Amino acid sequence: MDSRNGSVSETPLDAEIESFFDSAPPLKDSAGIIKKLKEFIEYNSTPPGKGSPRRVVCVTSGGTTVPLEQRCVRYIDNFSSGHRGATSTEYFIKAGYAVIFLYRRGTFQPYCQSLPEDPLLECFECSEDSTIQVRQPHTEAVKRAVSDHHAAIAGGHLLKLPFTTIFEYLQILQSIAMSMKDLGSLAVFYLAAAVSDFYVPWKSMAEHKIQSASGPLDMRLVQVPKMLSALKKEWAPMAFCISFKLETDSKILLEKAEMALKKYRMHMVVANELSTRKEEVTVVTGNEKILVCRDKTQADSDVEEPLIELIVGRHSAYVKDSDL
Ligand code: PAZ
Repeated sequence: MDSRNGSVSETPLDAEIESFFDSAPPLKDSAGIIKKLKEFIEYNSTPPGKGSPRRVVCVTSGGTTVPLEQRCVRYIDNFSSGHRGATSTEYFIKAGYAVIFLYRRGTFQPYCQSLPEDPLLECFECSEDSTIQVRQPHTEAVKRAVSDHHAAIAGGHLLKLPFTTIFEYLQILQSIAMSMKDLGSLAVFYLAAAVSDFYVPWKSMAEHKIQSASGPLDMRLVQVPKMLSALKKEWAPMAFCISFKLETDSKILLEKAEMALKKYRMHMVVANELSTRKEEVTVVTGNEKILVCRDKTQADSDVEEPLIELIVGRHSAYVKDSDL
């Protein structure tokens, strides 16, 4: 019995995964998160009017942290600005998907890409009669961000769930996956978040701030269990799954992506190199390696547009095949 989700797993999670969840600090407002997920999925499964069920994609975005102390002062971080996840979310919604956006607090948000770095202070000004106004160069960008974002939320197409630590990320991901299980092949996982490979188990973590007076720090990090296996095997076995592989050494990138595809039985692995990730990615499937590039003739084009187009096409074929 998985008490967090109130559901019974048919096959037990393997011991490592079970021990990760059992020893993780309890997720704040877990019941509230599960309620939001249930309502969002129900709404999109039976949209108002005569609409057919909407496909639902879980987009993960940003990097997870690994706390070094329970009352956390220091932590290890994983690089990801959240640009990939936020931009992809916009294209999925445009393509008619409902998106569960699982994002790292403080990273890029959908529809906010054209705003300056500090939107509140840079986009607004206080006039003499104390009313707040949008400053001229930003008017159009603010209008677009606010109206598109509100339309996505109000239309029930976007549910945003934040995380910071590896514990929160994996607990919420598990709840999302289990909530999406009944969607079968209409469910998609687009796992662009940069997830820590190592962590300090909660029970062996110092409670208070680690002191420097005792000399060099000796700390043992253990491997984060490979949750992709559980996602594919148990949490949402019919879902269409896309994971990402980031490397800085181009020589090993495709080989690592192929290994991940086979090991975790993903439908696609998107391989990208840190320095060129905004220009091109290679989509690795069982029998292809497809190079996807940004349209360089357009200054404001992005690689996510052709990438999501490719994924939507492949997912449609998968849904059709599953219906036969
Ligand atoms: O978030 P961002 O746009 O700065 O970068 C995206 C990315 C490189 C984190 C993503 O495309 C990715 O590869 N994520 C998986 C990273 C990993 O191998 O753990």
